Parts: sequence; C-alpha cells; structure tokens
Amino acid sequence: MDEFMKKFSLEGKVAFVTGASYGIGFALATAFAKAGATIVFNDINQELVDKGLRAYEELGIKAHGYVCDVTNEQEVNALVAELEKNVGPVDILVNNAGIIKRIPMHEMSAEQFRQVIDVDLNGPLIVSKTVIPYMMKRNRGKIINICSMMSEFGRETVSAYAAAKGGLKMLTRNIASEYGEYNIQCNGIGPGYIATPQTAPLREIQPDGSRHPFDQFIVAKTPAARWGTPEDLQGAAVFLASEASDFVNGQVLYVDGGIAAYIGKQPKA
Ligand code: NAP
Ligand code: GCO
Repeated sequence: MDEFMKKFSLEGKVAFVTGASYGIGFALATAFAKAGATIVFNDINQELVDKGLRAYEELGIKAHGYVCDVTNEQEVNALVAELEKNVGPVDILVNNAGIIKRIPMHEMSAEQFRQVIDVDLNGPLIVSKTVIPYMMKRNRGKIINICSMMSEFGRETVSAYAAAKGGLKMLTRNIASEYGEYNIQCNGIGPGYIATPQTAPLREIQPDGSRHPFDQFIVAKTPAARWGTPEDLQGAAVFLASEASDFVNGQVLYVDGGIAAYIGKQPKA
C-alpha cells in the first residue's frame, strides 16, 4: 500500500461500534474490518450478540461481542475496562446504537420521550465519557456519532428522536471543542433514509400492493431517487475513522443521496 493510501488504513486499530449486531452498525464494523481494524461490538442481549458474531464470522471477521446496554453507566465502564485490558486500546468509537418511537408528540408519554433520549443521546454521552480518558492518555482517538436527517429537520411523530439527534449533533461539536487538543476528533455521520429494520415500517407494501406512502414520498425527496443502504455509509465511516480525517473535527457528514440539498419538485400535473 502506498504512503498516501495508508492514511485511509485502519490496520492495527481497535474499533468499538455500539449496537452493531445488524443494520448500519454491522455495515460500518464490517468496513472497518476490511480496512484492517479489530472489531468490538455490543448489543442489548446475548441472543443479538450471538447473531452478530455468527454474521461477522460468515464474512470471515473474528469480532468481539459483548452484552451491554449503552444507557447503563456501570455496564459501559466495565466493558470499556475489559476492552482496554484484554482486547486493546479503543482507537475508534462509533456511537451507533439507537431507537426510535414514532408517536404524535401530544400522545407520547414523557417516559416514552425519555426512553428515546436515554438511548440516542445519553447513551453516546455515557460511552464517549468512558472512552475519552483512555484516548486522552494516548493523545489520540476517533469518535463518530451516528446522527440523522432529524439532526436538521423535523417531521411528524418523531419529536423525541429529532430532539435526541439534534442534541447528538451538538454533543459532537462539543466533544470536538473540548477534546481536540488531545488529538481526539469527534465527527458525525448523518445518514439519509437507509433500508434497515428501523425503517422497515416506512417501506411496508400496502394491502393493495402499492408502496408505502412514506416510501414514495422519501424517494421523491431524495435526488438519488432511492433509499440508501448501510453499505452507502461505509466510505464516510472509514474516512472519519482514519488518519485521513485528522484535521476534520466537529463536522456532521450527511450521506443522504442529496435530501438535505433538495427543495423537491412540483407534483406531476
Ligand atoms: P436498528 O436496525 O434499529 O439497529 C439499532 C441497533 O442498536 C440494534 O442492534 C439495537 O438492538 C441496538 N440498541 C438499541 N438500544 C440499545 C441499547 N440501549 N444498548 C445497546 N444497543 C442498543 O437501527 P439502524 O437503522 O441500523 O440505525 C443505527 C443508527 O443509525 C441509529 O442510531 C439510528 O438512529 C441511526 N440512523 C438510522 C437511519 C436509517 O434510516 N435507518 C438513518 C439515520 C440514522 P435491538 O435490536 O435490541 O433494538
Ligand atoms: C423516520 C425515520 C428517520 C430515519 C433517519 C433519517 O421515521 O423519519 O426513521 O428518522 O431513521 O433518522 O435520517
């Protein structure tokens, strides 16, 4: 590999991706492995972790999988200490684990709102604040927060998710501001609409065989005229995890097929 391309290599690095048994996290971890990193992931129960380990193994990736709830500070502290002692220094952290509850705000309970904020915003805080002291000692680290179009836009029924993802964008900027001097870069990836289990309800075929109205809407709203795939996010993630992005800090890279740039076109007459 020539000197220039080594900047994009993750050889010898340890990458910890939260909630990566499947979906976007799995795709990002797979890309990191292909770029040379050792993969660590967690999920919320052993069944999911085992499912993830099998899926990685089918791709020839020997991942390290752990049961850990990102909202549980004790579990996160114990996991990171275990990784640092027995797997290796956590060079790259991707805060990917997340949930969504699609409920009209006035019908959503405060507890339901809190549950989304807890996983999607407090979770990244907890994992980041646990990993950062180790990164500070080494004077290097990469943190990537998986933000969203809802870091910039609202829509009906996703108030808690938008509040969390908007907050995650600002948490990204604040970590970049507070820890940049330790050679820690913290950036976000803002995926567009990606075909994963999380968005499956928005793509369900209707009883009459037609496409879900939201599916039709979002494809029309996307200049690329399609849903994204988790693999569409892999290049951006490897870039932000590698030395090639050492002077990029506090940014959110939108990988959205152009949605954020597009006002939309007039309906066909
Ligand atoms: P997904 O298919 O629902 O996967 C999310 C993963 O996070 C699941 O494995 C889930 O486990 C895990 N998780 C949930 N709560 C957790 C907790 N407390 N601790 C540890 N793991 C937990 O979602 P996805 O579509 O891959 O999305 C991944 C990330 O990208 C999320 O942050 C999401 O908000 C964001 N995102 C998604 C899209 C999209 O269009 N799909 C676009 C923009 C951003 P369970 O199976 O037990 O829930
Ligand atoms: C929704 C979707 C979106 C995507 C993603 C878009 O209900 O609007 O779930 O929020 O998950 O966050 O970037």
